[in-house]
Amino acid sequence: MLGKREYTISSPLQYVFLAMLGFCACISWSARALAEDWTISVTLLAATSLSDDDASGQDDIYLRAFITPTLGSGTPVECNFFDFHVDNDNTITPNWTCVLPQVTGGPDTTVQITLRLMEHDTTSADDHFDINPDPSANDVVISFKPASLPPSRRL
Ligand SMILES: [Ca+2]
Ligand SMILES: [Ca+2]
Ligand SMILES: [Ca+2]
Repeated sequence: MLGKREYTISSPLQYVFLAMLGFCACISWSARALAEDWTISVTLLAATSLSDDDASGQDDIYLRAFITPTLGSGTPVECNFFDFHVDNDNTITPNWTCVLPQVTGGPDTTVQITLRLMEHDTTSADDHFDINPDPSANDVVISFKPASLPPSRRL
């Protein structure tokens, strides 16, 4: 069974951003006492540009996502969905999913999930959208403990 949490992140600056985070805990146990293996996934369901600041048509949106174990062992992943982006569309519903196949640790196992929306340009560097209401940050950064999901929402 897949445990899910949904987040709606509204920014008055440039984007309304909707993401669904799906988490599941694997049933396998490592050799270490009380250590558990987790699979972490994050899916972008939809994003809408409110700024439409592309000089040529509508925006060309894509996601970069990073999932990094900050407590527990596992190899960080970076997912770049540039190759799948659609040009000239201010509203996308891509269902892009980034997966960290395994993080292993105890009940305090923690991962940092970073969501970054980009806008592709052909004559200059890609733009980095601001989807965080904090003036000092552009990306959405979530610290998540998979063990915080109630047992009924895990495998
Ligand atoms: Ca465009
Ligand atoms: Ca563009
Ligand atoms: Ca900001």
